[in-house]
Parts: sequence; C-alpha cells; structure tokens
Amino acid sequence: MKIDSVELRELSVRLRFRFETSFGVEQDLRKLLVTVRSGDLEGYGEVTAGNEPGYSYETTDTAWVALERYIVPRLLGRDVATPAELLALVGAIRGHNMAVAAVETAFWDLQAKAAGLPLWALLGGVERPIPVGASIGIQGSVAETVAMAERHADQGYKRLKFKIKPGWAVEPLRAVREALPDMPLSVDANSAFRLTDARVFQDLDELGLDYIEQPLAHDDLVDHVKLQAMLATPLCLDESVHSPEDARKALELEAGRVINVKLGRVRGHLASRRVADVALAFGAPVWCGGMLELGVGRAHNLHMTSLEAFTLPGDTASASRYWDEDIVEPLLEAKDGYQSLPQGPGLGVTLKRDLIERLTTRRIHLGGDAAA
Ligand code: OSB
Ligand code: MG
Repeated sequence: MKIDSVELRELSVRLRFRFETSFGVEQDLRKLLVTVRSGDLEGYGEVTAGNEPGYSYETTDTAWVALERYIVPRLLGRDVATPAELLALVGAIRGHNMAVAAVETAFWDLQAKAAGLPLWALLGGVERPIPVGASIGIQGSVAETVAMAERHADQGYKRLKFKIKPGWAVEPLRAVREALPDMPLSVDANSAFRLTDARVFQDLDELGLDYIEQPLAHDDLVDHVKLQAMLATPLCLDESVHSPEDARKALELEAGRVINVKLGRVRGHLASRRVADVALAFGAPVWCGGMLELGVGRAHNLHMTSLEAFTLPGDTASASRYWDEDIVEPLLEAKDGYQSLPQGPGLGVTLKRDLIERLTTRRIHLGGDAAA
C-alpha cells in the first residue's frame, strides 16, 4: 500500500476525573491523532504519550516532532506491504516508540480495511468478550478509595488496580481488601519505590493481590529480581519492557512473572504480539495496559486483547468513565466488565469529525496535496 499522506492533529480533551499517580496529576490532556491515507482508504492511530515526561520520556510534543521530522518523511510515497516493512523503514530511529506506534497501528487499520477484515482477525485474535478492569488513581483518603473500589466493583469490572506511592500503599489496600474480600486487586507504583522499601511489598504480599506493577525504577530489572524473590505475589512489569527482547530478558531473569503490554510503549501491534508470544513461551500471563486513550487508542487496545495470550483483564474500561464525549462511534462501553470487539473492517469505529474539528488545537498535513 502506498503511503500517500499523513495527517497529525492535536486534540485538547479533559478527563472526567483528576488522575493522580506517583509521577503526577493528569486531567487536561493533549492527544495526538494520526491519519494515514492510501488511495481512498484511511487508517487511524493515537499517540499514547502524556503531556509531561512523567511515565515516559515521550510527550505529546516530542511525538509531534518525531513524527513530523523523522518518522513520516521516511514513509511518504513509499509502497509498504507489511507492518514489518514499515518498521524497517523507521528502524534507524532509536526510541520514540509511542510516536512510531501511532503510525504502525494506523497502518494495521488501513491494511485490515483493504482486506475487508476486522483488525482482530488480521492480528490473529479470536472473537470473544474482552474482560476489563479499572485503574484507580490516588484518592484523598482511605474512605474515598474504598468508595471508589465499591463503585467500580458494582459496575462489574473484573479487576481493580490502585495507584500507590511511598506513604500511600498498605493502608488503603488493607481497607479495600477488607471491603472486597474476593475481588481481584492489584497495585501500580509507576517506579516510585526502591529495594530498601521491600517492607511495603512484604506487607502488600499478605493481601492476595493478583500482582504488583512496576514497583521499582523504570529502567531496572536487577532489583526487581531481588524483590520478586522475596514475595509470593507476582511482580508485573510495565515501564521496564519496551520490546520483545526486554520481555525475554525480564522473564528469563524472573524480574517479574506478568507483563503489561502497551501498544505505544513497545512500538505497535507487531511488537505487542511478539511480546505476548515471548510471555506465552515462559508461561507468563499478559494483559493490555491503558494510557487514558480516546476511542481510536481504546479500539486498538481491544483488538490487540483479542489475542489468546491476553488472559488477565486489561485497563480498557468504558469510554464514558473517562470522557463526556468520545471521538468515535460506537462508544466503547463495558457491560458487566466485558467490552466487545468493534465490528466491521479495520478498527470498526468511525470518527466523529465535527467533534474532532472542535477539539483540534493544531493540525499538519504531510505529503499528497498539501492544501487538502
Ligand atoms: O502505569 O498503567 C499505567 C495511565 C497513564 C500512564 C500510565 C499508566 C496509566 C494507567 C491508566 O494506569 C490506565 C487507563 O485507565 O487507561
Ligand atoms: Mg503501569
């Protein structure tokens, strides 16, 4: 498929809640939407970076520059047959995985539309209900945390994940466990602790959590190995895994026993599938992480989760939990804790163009007819 043109748009959107993690607070988000055009077809991708380099060094601004200056120029006018070929064309670009993933996932959408197949089928997934959980930010009090937990459990979510940080971990989780004795629970520290904080994790180890996500440094495996050896609860790696090779090394060392797969963090669908394959070979469960996505990113997450290796509930909760209005139709809503795979060719969602136009704060059209 010839890559005729690529459009980048920045959208300004406001989350329905203040999302506090160990790395900061997010609510007013700047999101990038990427449209890749080939002939009459369009594929869509979303950049999953945040406004600030708190979770990753990538941000909305770095992704814009990486796409405009380095990634898109290598693709324009090229005839690309497969996602692997597209990745080879940008293979000299180190890092910037979230920026690359936005065009790589858009290309998959384009190819699935050209083939008349839903994206999940092209990825080799199975059509099935997708169990999802909710990721709950740091709250102002233990009582509010328990109330949030009960509300999301009532809504049918299959697993509740709580953000923790030094000074906010054991007390809120003990209270949630007391209120919901049988609920699958997990915590996510987003790299905020050090090995010398092992005591916190030994206390959490008593609560029967499904896993403890990224307790230690974003670039660490060695200390995670030491911590994992001290605990019965599996560690889950998020920030430490950027490629199938990272996943292989982490699982070989036993730096963790579960992997959170995020399309943006690992460079797109092909890499996500390979990470999932590596995990399967080690018998390690994987699940699909969330990055507070709009409808395009949310739909990509659901299609990826159709792969059989994804055995634990992901973070792709109902769109209405995040947004007053989402940018795609149909609205991707969970019922009783299950999302369904969008139907139709490609992503299976259509863009709400008027809404997107209203939310757009900047736009650039690269290649093709520059006036379009
Ligand atoms: O660590 O999983 C994370 C959001 C932004 C950055 C990092 C993370 C998250 C979440 C939210 O946990 C998941 C979601 O509800 O989309
Ligand atoms: Mg995480």
